[in-house]
Amino acid sequence: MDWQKNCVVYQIYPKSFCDSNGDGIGDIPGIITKLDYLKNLGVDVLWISPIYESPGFDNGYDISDYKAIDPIFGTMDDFLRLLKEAHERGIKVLLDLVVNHTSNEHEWFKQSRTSKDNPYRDYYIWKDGRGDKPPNNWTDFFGGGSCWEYDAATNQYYLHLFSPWQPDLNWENRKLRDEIYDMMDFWLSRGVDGFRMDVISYISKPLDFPDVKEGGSVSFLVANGARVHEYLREMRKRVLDKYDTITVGEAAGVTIEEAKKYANLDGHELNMVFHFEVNDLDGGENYKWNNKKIALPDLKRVYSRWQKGLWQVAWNSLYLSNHDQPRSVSRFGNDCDLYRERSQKLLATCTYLMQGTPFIYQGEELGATANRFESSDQLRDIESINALANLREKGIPQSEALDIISKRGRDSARTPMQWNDEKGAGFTTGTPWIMINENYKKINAKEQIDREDSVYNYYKKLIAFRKFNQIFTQGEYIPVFEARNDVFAYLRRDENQTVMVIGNYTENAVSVNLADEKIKAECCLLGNIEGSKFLQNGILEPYESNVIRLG
Ligand code: ISL
Ligand code: CA
Repeated sequence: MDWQKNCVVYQIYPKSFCDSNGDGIGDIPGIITKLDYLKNLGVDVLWISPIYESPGFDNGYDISDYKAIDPIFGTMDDFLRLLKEAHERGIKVLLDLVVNHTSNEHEWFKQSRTSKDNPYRDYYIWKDGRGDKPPNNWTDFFGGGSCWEYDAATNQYYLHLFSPWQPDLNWENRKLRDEIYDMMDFWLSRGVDGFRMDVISYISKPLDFPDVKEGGSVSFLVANGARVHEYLREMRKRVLDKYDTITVGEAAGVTIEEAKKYANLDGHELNMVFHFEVNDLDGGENYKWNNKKIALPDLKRVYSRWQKGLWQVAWNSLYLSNHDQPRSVSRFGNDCDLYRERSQKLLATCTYLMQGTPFIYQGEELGATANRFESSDQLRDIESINALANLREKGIPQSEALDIISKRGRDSARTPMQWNDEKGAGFTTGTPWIMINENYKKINAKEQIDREDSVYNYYKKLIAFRKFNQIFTQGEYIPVFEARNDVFAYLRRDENQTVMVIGNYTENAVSVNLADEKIKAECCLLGNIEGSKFLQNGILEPYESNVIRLG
């Protein structure tokens, strides 16, 4: 079995993980001090969000030098030490590859904007306007207005799908592609084990740059462009195939049919992708800025479609959240005192025991919750700041707007790791770059590690359980109780055995008759409630989950 399929990945958002020098910003030496914590949890791979040199308009997703470490995070020596210390513990390290765009402070862009015949001009996407209007009607993904920024020096516009500080690269240019493969080689030859590829589904643009239709989305126009698979195959041949890597593509706008190409088991492109169909479930009229709750039947439908759709053709990734998405317990579970821990355990169980490679986002293993932002000066993320202005413009009162942003914005998942109950939460001795969730006295790693029935210790058990039961990597996925809107349940089956994973996603006790699905239970292998009576009385307590061996 390939290790890429059997491993568990842990995502570190470095700015918020651990600060070693008291400047309020998490850093690489800080990560090194936590490697034993991660080893103890049982994870095999770290994905570290960008640590390259960057002016930081989008927290490192705007890179000005791909081959340098940003001084806020440390030095190249610090990074090489992290790599060495991680490898010594049997932990692999994956970097974030952000190659849809660079920072506007990247040397290539500085050159590119100087003149139309500069050799770097064609590294980016420049167009004439339509009269005094931008080349088309696309608006950026951060709610900041047009995707085109006018540049007076050459009287043209450049494309930026994200902020104006993130000009899009032109992948049609072969020299640009060569530079990117060379840069990947730079990191892989230093021992990096692979990449998470930022918005990789967007790199091949439609060359006629058509207007987006009323009600349509730019995302679907730019996703899965004509040459994206050609580029990824080229990347695989030119660089990835020289190493034993793990690759995951962030793939907004990718359908199951497309995922079968990106993440095909034939290994010509990537190991897997992050699809967005779960994230889109609570989207709506106002994009994601609403109070919608995800309905369980919708969630089940998406999960089952992807499980069955990729079966024996391609490979799934399994994630609940990341640095762009709301905290999972607040979004899919119940973050009240009574059910927070139990529902986080349920979510991990039901998500990570499907087929695919599990990804844990920092803090999930503690049951970290959404943060409440009370004033605009507490916001840090460019998208949240734009959203506040846009919501206010629509007439939504400040406190309501802040409430929506707290629930759905990206800052909420970016508050610092809560390591202990001391001032600064063990994250920093200084002033943190973003506020610390005030619940750190109650929710923190120290308390979690010391208590046997904590979320952390459950995650640890679950990771080990998954790893030593190959059925979860290889077994078939068969949904059961499909019509129920309170329970998510499925079987995993291989030639030797069948197990059932079942979870009650509601705050009420529910009764489940296994005979309805002709299921004969043998014993409970793992549960989130000590002394569960489920196998005796058929009652699932609120947010209860169980893994059961069938006879
Ligand atoms: O979170 C989003 C905004 O609502 C998504 O649309 C997000 O922008 C999209 O998932 C792409 O995310 C990635 O690229 C962005 C960066 O800001 C995100 O942090 C990164 O994960 C641009 O590099
Ligand atoms: Ca620091």
